[in-house]
Amino acid sequence: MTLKIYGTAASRAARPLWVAEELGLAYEHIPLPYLGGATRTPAFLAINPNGRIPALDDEGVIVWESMACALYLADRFKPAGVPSLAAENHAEQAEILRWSFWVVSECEKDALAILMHRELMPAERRKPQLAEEAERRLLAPLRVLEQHLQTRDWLAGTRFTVADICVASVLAWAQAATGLMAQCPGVDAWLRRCLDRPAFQTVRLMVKSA
Ligand SMILES: N[C@@H](CCC(=O)N[C@@H](CS)C(=O)NCC(=O)O)C(=O)O
Repeated sequence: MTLKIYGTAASRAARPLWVAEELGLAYEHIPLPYLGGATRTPAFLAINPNGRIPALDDEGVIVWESMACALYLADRFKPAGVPSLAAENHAEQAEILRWSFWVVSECEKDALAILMHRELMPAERRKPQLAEEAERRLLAPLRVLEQHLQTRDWLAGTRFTVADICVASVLAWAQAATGLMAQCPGVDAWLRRCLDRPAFQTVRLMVKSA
């Protein structure tokens, strides 16, 4: 198997794993944890000198940065009989790129704060105030997405693409902010459509067994 994806599913590696599962790719999963030093070994630093997961190795082509990994896989692999996740024209490409960069720069930090302080951290270490501040900030970009989804089911073109994976995999972190989601019902419904997909459910099972 020549495609290797590094990183536990319980991390940003879920993004390229989701793409690989949607496309039915044959790949080797190396589920490195992000704690405990596994990403700081000389062998892994030779793959990603940043010492972070995810990373992938496609026959010697190395990609790191989770969104780059997801976008790369979608563009690189278009198996026959499987709906493509990649752009079919330059207008779709513009939408895929803008939403993927948008979610990292406008949403990811606050979505992570919500995840940490509403769900992941032990209750005694959570700071609800940090989650509330993040929710207040996130409302503005989510309203932009809400507006976009008024007239369409998916982010780019008229079908599910890698843009939906990139954005949904970040906004899934904010699902626990039920008040925020209630203010953006179109985003909430779209996010559920994305996360209900069998490929994402497969990744979720990988997270549970991680
Ligand atoms: N911007 C990077 C962030 C990667 C990142 O922070 N990954 C975390 C796991 S989700 C990690 O490897 N943390 C270990 C560390 O920072 O030492 C990406 O999207 O790939």
